[in-house]
Amino acid sequence: MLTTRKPILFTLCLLTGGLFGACGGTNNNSDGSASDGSASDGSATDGGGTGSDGAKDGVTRDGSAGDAPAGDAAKVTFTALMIVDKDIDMVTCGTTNGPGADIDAVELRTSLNATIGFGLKGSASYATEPTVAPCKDAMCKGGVCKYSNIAFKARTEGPKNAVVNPTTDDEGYFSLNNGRLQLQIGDALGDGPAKTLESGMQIKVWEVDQTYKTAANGCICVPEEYEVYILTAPGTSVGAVKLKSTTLESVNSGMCGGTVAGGTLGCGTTVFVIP
Ligand SMILES: [Ca+2]
Ligand SMILES: [Ca+2]
Ligand SMILES: [Ca+2]
Repeated sequence: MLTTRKPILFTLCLLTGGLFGACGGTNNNSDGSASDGSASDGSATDGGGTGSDGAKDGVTRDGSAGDAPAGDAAKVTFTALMIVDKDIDMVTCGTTNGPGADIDAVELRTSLNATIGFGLKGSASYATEPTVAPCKDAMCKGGVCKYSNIAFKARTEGPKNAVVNPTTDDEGYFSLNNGRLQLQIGDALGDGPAKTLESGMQIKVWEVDQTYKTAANGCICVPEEYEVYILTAPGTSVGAVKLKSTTLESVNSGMCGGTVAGGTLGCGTTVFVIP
């Protein structure tokens, strides 16, 4: 989907890419490390959630007795989530080495904004988008899409920690490159056991955006778009529910076009609510 921000972003990228070498929160020269960003570790679903715009049926029985009458309410629990990259504008491949949404961390909050968890360590899995090709290394700036190296998927686990450096490699985030990331949520340090995602809780996705920009790091730090689904279990898309946003960072507003709170797209660091 094209948005009104694309021409603005593209122009911005053209204007600034030569100076800072990035249009997705990165700013470094290639270190030559191999990464084509297209590999799947095979542990993630690639069929989840697309096309859904709200709660699906997906109701599962609690298994008791097996004689519940038809239509009886059943408890559905959600224990995982999925972030689907929606920044699928291939024209930007050559302006960045971190194509797509750059995920730093995923925070679970109470309805009163208290932090109760972050991405569970060891739970991250990644798969490429089934219908849209990712940027290939040769297409990325410097010949390598270095921040979408699948080896970096675990950077999305645990507390927020990404840093954009002025001359050395950036730290602490993983660029989705048109793919989809699954996570469970642990405690405030990202340790287990996995938490259940309850109605009313909030999910805050930390994406490398204008809030990561400093006077010293020379970061372009473009906020990028994505969707968030909650899943009944890791690796399954049955019963997946697409979340709606509640809060976008105001500092990103000039770069997010028509993406606003209340819709299903995140743009940069965004808070979503579990219905
Ligand atoms: Ca990016
Ligand atoms: Ca991180
Ligand atoms: Ca970004």
